[in-house]
Amino acid sequence: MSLQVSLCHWGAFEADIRAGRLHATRPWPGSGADPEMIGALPELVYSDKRILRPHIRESWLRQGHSAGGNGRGTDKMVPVDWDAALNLVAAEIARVRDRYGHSALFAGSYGWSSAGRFHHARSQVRRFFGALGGFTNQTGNYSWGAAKIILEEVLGSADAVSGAATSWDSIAGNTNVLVAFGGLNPKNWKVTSGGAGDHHMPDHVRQAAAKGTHFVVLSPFADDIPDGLEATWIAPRPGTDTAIMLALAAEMVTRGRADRAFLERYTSGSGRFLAYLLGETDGIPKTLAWAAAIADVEEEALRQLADRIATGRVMLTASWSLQRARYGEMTYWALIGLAAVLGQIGQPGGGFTFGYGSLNAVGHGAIKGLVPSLPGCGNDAGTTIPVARISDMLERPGTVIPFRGSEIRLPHAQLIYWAGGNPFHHAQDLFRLQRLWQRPETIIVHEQVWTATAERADIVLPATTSLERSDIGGTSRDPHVFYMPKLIDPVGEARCDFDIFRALSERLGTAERYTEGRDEAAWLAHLWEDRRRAAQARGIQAPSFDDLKRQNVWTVPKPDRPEILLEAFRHDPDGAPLATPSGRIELTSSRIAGYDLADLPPHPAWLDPWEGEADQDGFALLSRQPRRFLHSQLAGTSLAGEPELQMHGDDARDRGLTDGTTVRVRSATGSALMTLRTTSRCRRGVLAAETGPWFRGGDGVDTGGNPNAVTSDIATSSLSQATAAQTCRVWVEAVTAKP
Ligand SMILES: Nc1nc2c(c(=O)[nH]1)N[C@H]1C(S)=C(S)[C@@H](COP(=O)(O)OP(=O)(O)OC[C@H]3O[C@@H](n4cnc5c(=O)[nH]c(N)nc54)[C@H](O)[C@@H]3O)O[C@H]1N2
Ligand SMILES: Nc1nc2c(c(=O)[nH]1)N[C@H]1C(S)=C(S)[C@@H](COP(=O)(O)OP(=O)(O)OC[C@H]3O[C@@H](n4cnc5c(=O)[nH]c(N)nc54)[C@H](O)[C@@H]3O)O[C@H]1N2
Ligand SMILES: [Mo]
Repeated sequence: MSLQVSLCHWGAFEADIRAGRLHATRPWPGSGADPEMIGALPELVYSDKRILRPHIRESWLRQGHSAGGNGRGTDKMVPVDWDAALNLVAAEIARVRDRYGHSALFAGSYGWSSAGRFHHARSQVRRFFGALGGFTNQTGNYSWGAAKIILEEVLGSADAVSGAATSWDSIAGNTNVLVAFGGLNPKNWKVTSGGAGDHHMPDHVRQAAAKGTHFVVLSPFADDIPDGLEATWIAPRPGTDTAIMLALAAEMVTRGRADRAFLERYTSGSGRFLAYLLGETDGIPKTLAWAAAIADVEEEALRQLADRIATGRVMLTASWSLQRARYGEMTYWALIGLAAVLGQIGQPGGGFTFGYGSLNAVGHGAIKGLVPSLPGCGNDAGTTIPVARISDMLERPGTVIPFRGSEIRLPHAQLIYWAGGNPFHHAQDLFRLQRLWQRPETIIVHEQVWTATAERADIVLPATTSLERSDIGGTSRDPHVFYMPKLIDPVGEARCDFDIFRALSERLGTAERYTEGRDEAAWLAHLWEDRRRAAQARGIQAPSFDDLKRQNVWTVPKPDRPEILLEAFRHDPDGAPLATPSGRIELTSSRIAGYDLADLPPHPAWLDPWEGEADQDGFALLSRQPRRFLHSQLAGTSLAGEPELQMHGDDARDRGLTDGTTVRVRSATGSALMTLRTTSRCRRGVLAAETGPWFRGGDGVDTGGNPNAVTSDIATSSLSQATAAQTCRVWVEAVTAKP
């Protein structure tokens, strides 16, 4: 028996290896990682869903790309040997490139892949196609796609959602009230992209509360309040937070509480924003009564919230979910607008930070930039689409769509290549994707397990898990870097993505560019040396690669002082201006005005995401991140119970539905079967389902219970073209016989 430490997206763990087999896994002592998710690793690794050999769809094996895509997902998959598979894949890539050009190779391959930064599958696949000369890439992400773009416009960088945060050290003892739009659901603190050594968010919250911070949670669901926290709960209608933010800002202005000096010195375009708040531009003063009617909450609750934020130090936060909705850009811009009116941006414990409730280690306060990442190889002859426009691309190649004030021509993808993502989990309107997925000539997937995407490929290559190869892992948000030793031999004939691409690049004549002459060990040493030098340049002594290997974990020293978002800008707006046209926080954006978008005005404003959707007795469905897995990873293990649908007990009673029965959730795009769970801890008219269950598809009814069977893939707006999964209207009915 040997005990070794390694890392996954859901935390650091100790692995108990017996006779070369992974026997058990438990959280790295003191890490606070979730024992249930960590403990499921052996089951994932040895799952009967593992792909053990390369497979080719029977008709594709017979006829090649001329087989057509109709049988994807239903044809038999035939096991073949590696050489045969690699020869076919290399020849097919060359054929599509030569016949249609580089943009016909769609390899954006969105997805979280595994922890471990060298073997990060999505980085590997894009590097491989970059080395080949180019491909169609995907830009942005599903997590904070709208935020990225609006923040780049109004703050000059997406830092405030991608990494920078006012740290909890700065909140505790300074912040009088923390207002959390979208709440602080502890389930989201179980994971960090890249994996973390510390999962201490509940402690941070408790410590802040103990030092006097009062929490106000705005969410339709009370489980977005951590257990034991005495928070004020306000339950708005989904998609209406923007109206509340604007009304609070307007209330501060009318009470004379707006920080005019801050607005003057640090923002641009506040005049037009304030005029809008007061109704001078559209005749509608954004009063508390106005917002209360839109959000369907008590005006008095909003008045009390206004009282609370009118004095003292106020931290505002919004979960990432809030911008994963129609006009999601506006929600984030409105929060910045409210914070600007309060004037505490850049001060200890004040201003705003995005995502305290969305991911582990946000505000944990670690030195950034010390975790390696695999560099790309450019994308010379390629092109890029916004990540969530994949179905549009497949349906309307050649069409021009607006994006960020300019235009993108959607390419004609003939070969889809995916490694490290599961689009039949993450994309919206999966029945639409399933129809359009038949169109490309060839689809190739590297996977560990038979996901819905792997099942719908022509060629499937089995990939190792991070326990079957060596790597270096970590995340900038957390103060640890891990050497991740190979713990067990590959299961079946699985190979790491790097070895697969190396073999393909040898066949395609691009090996030198792709590998740079390095194998796994040489890459790890090279990537680490690069970070060690970067650390040294900042006066931090990092271990040598050999020492890192020996010691397994390097604990990075803590920063000298708590991080405060936009502190340098606050201190000296002329010396450290923002990278916006004005150098200031843009409360009216001349650039966005110049884009002249029909669906997005140039200042934070209320736009109704539900407009045009008559209620017709339907529900708003929130598809939330799963409590017990990471996206669709672990969905093939025993952690996956029946997919559940949360509904208020009174709504269920009114419809004659009872707890525990199977229901059909139906929308304009499709339907899914789920088990009904009634609760009293949510507002009426709203439902929650978890993302992650493996989509089974079928005839318009997903028996797998994936909420993306019913979501719509409309965009947030023509500015970002991001996912708007949370704007989803559904109906629910009892199912008598389960198909
Ligand atoms: N309705 C709705 N939809 C959503 C969301 C929502 O809130 N609502 N959230 C969205 C968000 S924020 C996200 S980030 C996405 C997540 O979507 P994804 O990132 O696509 O989801 P994962 O299940 O993490 O998919 C990763 C896949 O990579 C595989 N994999 C892991 N390691 C390796 C490896 O080393 N090699 C290879 N070849 N494969 C590997 C895993 O088995 C898994 O199938 O979903 C989005 N979809
Ligand atoms: N356990 C676990 N944790 C995860 C993940 C996972 O798969 N599993 N995925 C990670 C990833 S990739 C991401 S991007 C983050 C996403 O982080 P988030 O986007 O923050 O996560 P969600 O669960 O979608 O939403 C958080 C809460 O927002 C509330 N909410 C939704 N819509 C509204 C609204 O309109 N108004 C208000 N006031 N509240 C609303 C919901 O009740 C929900 O519980 O989570 C990360 N954390
Ligand atoms: Mo995400």
